[in-house]
Amino acid sequence: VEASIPEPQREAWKRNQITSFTDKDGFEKEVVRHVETTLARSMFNCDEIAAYSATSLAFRDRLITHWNRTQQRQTYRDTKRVYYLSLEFLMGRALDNAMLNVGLKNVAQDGLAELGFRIEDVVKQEHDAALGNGGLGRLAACFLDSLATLNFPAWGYGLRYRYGIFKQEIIDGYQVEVPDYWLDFNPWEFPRHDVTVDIQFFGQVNKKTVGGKTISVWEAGEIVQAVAYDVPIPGYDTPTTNNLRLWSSKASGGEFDFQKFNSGDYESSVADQQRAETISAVLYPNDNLERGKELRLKQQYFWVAASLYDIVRRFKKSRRSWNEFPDQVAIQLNDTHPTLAIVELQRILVDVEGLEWDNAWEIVTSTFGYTNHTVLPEALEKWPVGLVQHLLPRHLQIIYDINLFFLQSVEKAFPDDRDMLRRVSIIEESQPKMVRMAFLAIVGSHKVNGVAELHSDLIKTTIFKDFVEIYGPDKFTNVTNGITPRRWLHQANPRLSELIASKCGGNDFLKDLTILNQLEKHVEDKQFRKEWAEIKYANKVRLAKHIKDTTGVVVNPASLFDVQVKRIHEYKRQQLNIFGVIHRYLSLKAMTPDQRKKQLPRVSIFGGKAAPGYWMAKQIIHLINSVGAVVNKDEDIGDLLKVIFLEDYNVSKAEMICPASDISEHISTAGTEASGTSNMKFVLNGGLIIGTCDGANIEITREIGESNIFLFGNLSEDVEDLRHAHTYGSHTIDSDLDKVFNEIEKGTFGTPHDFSAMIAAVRQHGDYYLVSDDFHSYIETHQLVDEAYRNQDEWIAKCITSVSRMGFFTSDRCINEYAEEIWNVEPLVVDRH
Ligand code: Z2T
Repeated sequence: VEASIPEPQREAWKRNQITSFTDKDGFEKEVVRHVETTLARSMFNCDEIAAYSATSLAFRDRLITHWNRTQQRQTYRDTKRVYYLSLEFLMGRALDNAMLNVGLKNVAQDGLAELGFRIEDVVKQEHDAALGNGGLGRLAACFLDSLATLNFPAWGYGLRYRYGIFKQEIIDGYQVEVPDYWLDFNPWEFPRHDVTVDIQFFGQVNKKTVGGKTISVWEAGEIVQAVAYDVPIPGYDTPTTNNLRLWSSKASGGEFDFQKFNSGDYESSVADQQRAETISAVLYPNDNLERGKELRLKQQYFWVAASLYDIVRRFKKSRRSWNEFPDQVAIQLNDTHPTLAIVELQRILVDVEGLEWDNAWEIVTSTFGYTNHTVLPEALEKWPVGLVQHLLPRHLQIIYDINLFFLQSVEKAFPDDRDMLRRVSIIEESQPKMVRMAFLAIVGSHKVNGVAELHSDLIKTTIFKDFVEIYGPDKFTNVTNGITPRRWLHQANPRLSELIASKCGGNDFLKDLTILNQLEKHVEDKQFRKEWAEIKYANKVRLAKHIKDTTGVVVNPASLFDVQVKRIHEYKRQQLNIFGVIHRYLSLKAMTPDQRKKQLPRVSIFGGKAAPGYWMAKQIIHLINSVGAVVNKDEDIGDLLKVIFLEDYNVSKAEMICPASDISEHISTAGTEASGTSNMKFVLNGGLIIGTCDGANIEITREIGESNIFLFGNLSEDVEDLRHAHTYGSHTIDSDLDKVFNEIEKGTFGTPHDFSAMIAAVRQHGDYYLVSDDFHSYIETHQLVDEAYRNQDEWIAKCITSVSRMGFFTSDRCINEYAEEIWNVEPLVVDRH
């Protein structure tokens, strides 16, 4: 049915065009209107939550106008679009970001003040949209911000989880998980009950002959409906407002299965509905780990099939030939989670649209790009063949065919290398047989990228080595990660952003981060350094208040704030950090009061969630809290050392923590952290970092200079030999670390047995993460940090210099690289009015 208004009646629509507010009075009018109509409240019962809701609705209305215009423009011009498929989007809060991106935060601040509210308190009412675990999900969110800011026609596709990443509570020093039910009131999403896709699972494949041609028909066992929910993504200082489409699952055929309902089988009809809704119920809370659960595979196919149906439907509207598909559509796979999209597109083209296999495959491989985010073997996705066969029988056939043709081509190119065929096969001939998703993603894409230089080199020489031989090196590339300076500087650190703007000729640096280099000529400016230091101090005071409010511990903001916030993982080595803290504590205890007076006060701040099933990570959290409980009340120590574990680290907390750090820790075992992105956030906010030669730390060092970073530890090329020596040679533990272990075993930090597995991992089980190998270097480097911090003037100069050289690490640069090298898309500017 044509829903478009006929020409003669359009005049009436144009006459009634919506005009959005541009000033304080207009904003206030909208807030009052929303309080009194949309929310059905009044000034007599308007609390901060209502003020948040009404402010959001006012800004939402503004976004919608731009959003509609952006979508109309993109449809009309019909240029190539980018589709970013990610199972995670770690968005955080939307209101502050929307106000800043449309440039009306000041207006809202003044308006809210007149109406009786402080904007900081209003903004804080919003619940984080936490549909992600960590770096991978936050990267997707930064990319959406950059795509919109740079005016690229782009959509994100994801899942609308009813429960995002769990909320972390610390009870008696242990992590406790609480469900994150976040959809109570969410003004930022628009249900599209008219945009639905039926997704099928299970069933069987039958051959049919149609017009002399044999085709495969997948007859369904079960159908679940996907419903679209759209979230507007505003660019900064541009009307471009892109779309993030999240799919929610629902039983197909309305509220109930009426057959069952009427026949009195009420319970099973409700059970069917619940089973369908389970698909989008919960985000899997693992970072860098795949556990091979059937429901996870169902989530992946559900989301991928709905998204592809949507993309294909949009493409078909322009009635182009299928060969033009890759000229109109670029699909980026955020890790292997959406790899089934490759198989699904091949299925649509061959089974549904009737294209020849080779023709279809050419289209498919020209369309997809694949980003790898890890080399950790436990995180590489593999699915049992039997499970895929059961859930997606036709897809398994197609995977086998893709593999067959691929292996035939490999055999041709490497005729005498049987072992090569075994190594690169998409099907691992194990017991049970497994589908190797990364290999499928490589074979089905035209480009594969890693996320930092070292990481991109590592994948080429280790896990994907054979594929470089097969396809040549050009298929593999690097796009070093970046972050959006809008959220991570302008929003998180408004005072620093303003100070920078005053030295860089206004806010243009937020759109071209290389302009930060103009700061460097002011490094010697005493007044500038003073203001810089004052802002850092104020940010530390704010964090100190949060620490007091949430933990009861009083910390001195004049201390050196040493921060490690990220998911808890053995490879990220929070255990190295806490062992280092214990070493510092023991050193302080051994000093005379006079010696102690000369020491630099420190606060060691930790934060991060452990995957609920990751026992060792939970032990690490417990040790940190146990050390804090002893150290923080030790009167010999006082302000010289405090140990804090911040509960429930998330995006909005990161926005408060990053600006308050003096030194942050990025200390993964060399070669294990693909990139890291919080390293960039901390440096951009005027903090220095201590880190290993890993991930993006290496490029940060190259940009800001070796004298502005504290590097330590073994290099990635030495890791293999060290591990081998631990297992097959004699393994001696660093003597200082040994003293730390002995102290833990004496019971100084509570029942020693609680921590015996952490110690055994180093002493007895081969110290896979090289904690002992790097311990001495780590401790020494922290000494250098102390010495450097004593010279505040020099320290501030290092911070300013570092910030001035951080231009490279904007996600805008990443998006431009992807656009140029992988997607072949161009921006499309939307008129302002
Ligand atoms: C994740 O956050 C990352 C990699 C993953 O590999 C999975 C998850 Cl959930 C499957 C992280 C990397 O650990 C980090 O180094 C990187 O900066 C980030 O992705 C974005 O690329």
